[in-house]
Amino acid sequence: ALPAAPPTACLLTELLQGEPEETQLCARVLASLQREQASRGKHDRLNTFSIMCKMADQTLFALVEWARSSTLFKELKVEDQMCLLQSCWSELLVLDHLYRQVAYGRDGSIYLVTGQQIDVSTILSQAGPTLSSLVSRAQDMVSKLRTLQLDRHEFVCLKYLVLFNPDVKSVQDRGQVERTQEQVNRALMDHALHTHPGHSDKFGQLLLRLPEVRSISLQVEEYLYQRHLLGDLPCNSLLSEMLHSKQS
Ligand code: DR9
Repeated sequence: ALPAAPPTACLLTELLQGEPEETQLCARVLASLQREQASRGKHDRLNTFSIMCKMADQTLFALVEWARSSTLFKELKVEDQMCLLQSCWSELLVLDHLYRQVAYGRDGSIYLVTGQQIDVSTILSQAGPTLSSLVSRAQDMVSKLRTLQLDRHEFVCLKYLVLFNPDVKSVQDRGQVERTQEQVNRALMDHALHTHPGHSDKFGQLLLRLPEVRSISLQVEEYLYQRHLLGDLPCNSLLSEMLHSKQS
């Protein structure tokens, strides 16, 4: 039997309640893609890249909504909320993608938010070097997270740790961001120790993945920026707005 739940279990339950339901997100993204396609003529169909961008855009909307409806996040000034989101949006997208693979994906394929699956080999044969490298790095990370048996609680904590980053420049209330970071960090540690008493370093192993998430997210931004310079990025999107707002 597991030992009694740690005191931070309550915080964790609260954080988990704010998680959007995957089926609802999927339905929402599909509906928005269908509206978009319906508004276009036969000869004006979106290409793969644009569809993927719309998908990422809708996912980003959901992530921003998630953050803004969180009690802990709402305690911050709106200016600080903006700084944090502008700094971590691509990391949130990457984490979201990674967890989707761990939870629903199969080895050797990529599971999209729409429920579609694409073989990694297909992507690698069609993609250029930047995207290929991105997909490979992401898949390596998915393998590691599967081995670690990343669960939903831990995924939510990682999202909070990425969001509440006290090192972001121009954050005014650094103390508040730090306190939340510490609280969530504690909850993640307790959860990992509690559910994996025999795996004493699961907590450390999870934290050690965050620099790689950061690095992949910077490569995602570079990739999108390259496509923006080629004129490929849909311009009236949250994705492009975030890409340009970034105060690095
Ligand atoms: C879940 C979050 C929503 C994000 C949706 C997108 C998730 C993207 C994750 C992985 C990429 C899936 C790619 C599907 C590709 C379908 C077939 C394919 O390979 O198309 C090639 C096409 C163009 O490739 P290229 O840009 O390299 O140009 C090649 C050149 O023309 C010839 O040399 O690729 C695409 O269309 C991919 C579009 C990707 C949009 C990415 C938005 C990124 C946002 C978040 C990503 C999250 C993490 C990704 C980690 C892999």
